[in-house]
Amino acid sequence: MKNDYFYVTTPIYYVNDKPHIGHAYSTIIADSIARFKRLSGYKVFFLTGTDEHGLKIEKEAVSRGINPKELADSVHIKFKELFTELGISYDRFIRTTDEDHVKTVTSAFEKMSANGDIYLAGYEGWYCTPCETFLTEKSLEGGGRCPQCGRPVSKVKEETYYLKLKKYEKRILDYIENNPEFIKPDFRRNEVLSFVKEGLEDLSISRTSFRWGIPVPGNEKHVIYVWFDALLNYLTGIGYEDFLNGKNPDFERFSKSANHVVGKDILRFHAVYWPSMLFSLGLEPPKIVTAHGWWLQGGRKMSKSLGNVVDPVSLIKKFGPDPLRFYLLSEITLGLDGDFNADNFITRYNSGLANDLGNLISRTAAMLNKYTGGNIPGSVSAGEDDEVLKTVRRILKNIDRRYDDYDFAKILEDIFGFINIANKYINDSAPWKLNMDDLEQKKNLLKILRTVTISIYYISYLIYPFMPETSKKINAILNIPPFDAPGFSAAPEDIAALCGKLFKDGFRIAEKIEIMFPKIKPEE
Ligand code: ME8
Repeated sequence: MKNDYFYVTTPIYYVNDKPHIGHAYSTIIADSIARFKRLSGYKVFFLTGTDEHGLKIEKEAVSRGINPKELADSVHIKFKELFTELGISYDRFIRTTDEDHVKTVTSAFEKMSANGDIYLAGYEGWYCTPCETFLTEKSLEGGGRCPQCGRPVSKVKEETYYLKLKKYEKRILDYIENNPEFIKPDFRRNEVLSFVKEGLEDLSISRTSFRWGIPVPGNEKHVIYVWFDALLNYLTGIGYEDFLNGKNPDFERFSKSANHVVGKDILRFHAVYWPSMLFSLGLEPPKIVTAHGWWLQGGRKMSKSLGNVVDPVSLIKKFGPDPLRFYLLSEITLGLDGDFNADNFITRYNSGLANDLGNLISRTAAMLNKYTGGNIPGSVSAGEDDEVLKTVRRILKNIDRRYDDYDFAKILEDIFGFINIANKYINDSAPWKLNMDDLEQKKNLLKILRTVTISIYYISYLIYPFMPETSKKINAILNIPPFDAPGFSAAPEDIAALCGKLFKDGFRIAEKIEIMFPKIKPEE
């Protein structure tokens, strides 16, 4: 068991509407890395949840004739249901209306105030409610629109509390410059660097013109700005209040290891404002912020207001969670945008999952049943084909680094490349032509069977973080516990030894074999 800590988070999602593919995407990214790290033996904490305060939620509730808490109560369930359907292995689903979170935000505000980092003054400027962002006059696009979402902005003139961001400008800059791994991908890091170099303005962190938020301690005319509230969820989630009371020895180890997965639209909040808040609280900035791209439909960002969203629930109901997880992670390189396209989804499913992976498993199980009555030949009697297995050993060797780079598309490309090698190996060696009564040919046949069986074991290990349900089915065929069985962990460097110990002479596969990934006909 590694003694390393790994903390991974998704953005917390606004509860103004039900989730779409974009929300599923961020959550699947975080889930895959959480599963990989857990499997490798890290102490993992995986946090997701919902962002429930602010003007945008209050307005949506008013338009539905309900109060904001009722809206949050009903919509947060939709996120939870989706995450259950997707097999998301979160450790906590946080809601910003949770009691411990309200306490965290209140004490953080008090602490920053006591440090002299918060002051009261007037604000006059612009506000984009859909993005919950303060904007300066000069940043507006033609016709007074938000530079981020293109929607009309509103004029705001009110008293507000400010957080002294300027004070932390130099520390933020140094942190970004000294930690090339902090912001991923690299081109986003450069964008953030130039933003900070232009000079930071102090950040407005309270509002007085509506009520749906956490009150400012000592001045209840103000509610705390929704982003100040939301970012602090990352501290609540790992027990900030207990930490303050000296009852949480793990807190700092988790907080230092934080990996925040976010969409590119909210990178600045996580890479600039959030570290400043942490500095003010006397804590360290997160380890990594990874900004992924957007899923588009017809070339435009998928979003409710444009009416171009794809519903993940209907896809999962039809095909199960894994094809969607596979498609979203393999289709685009992390950081870039991608168009969600149903034809493409079907093509990838039929070729990668039905033809390549599904077929490799069913033909291997069928051969084992036919030639050895379901026995997996042992390494001593059968031997193994190193020429085939060396590819997968290389993948295992590089996998830690690839995960550190969040290079999921490449990992999946490598795994599916290996699946093709295993299929080709069967085709080329044509075990069905070998004669079991001839000693040499029998030995060769057993070697082929063992090689493909343990190839499948490695494949199941490698795809587990991306397609946990499929991996579980493969392990059931191999007659072994799933990789998320309680207490089990195996780092990539240990898996070969484990495989050798597991599949000895006399080990049998399961009798019942389930067909995976029936082909989709295009008219479906
Ligand atoms: O911004 N493609 O919440 P939000 C890919 N509450 N990802 C998308 C997407 C798309 N078309 N649309 C949304 C908020 N996302 C704040 C966050 S965190 C302290 C507070 C994903 O409901 C993406 O990760 O608008 C984006 O950052 C997140 O959903 C925003 O969700």
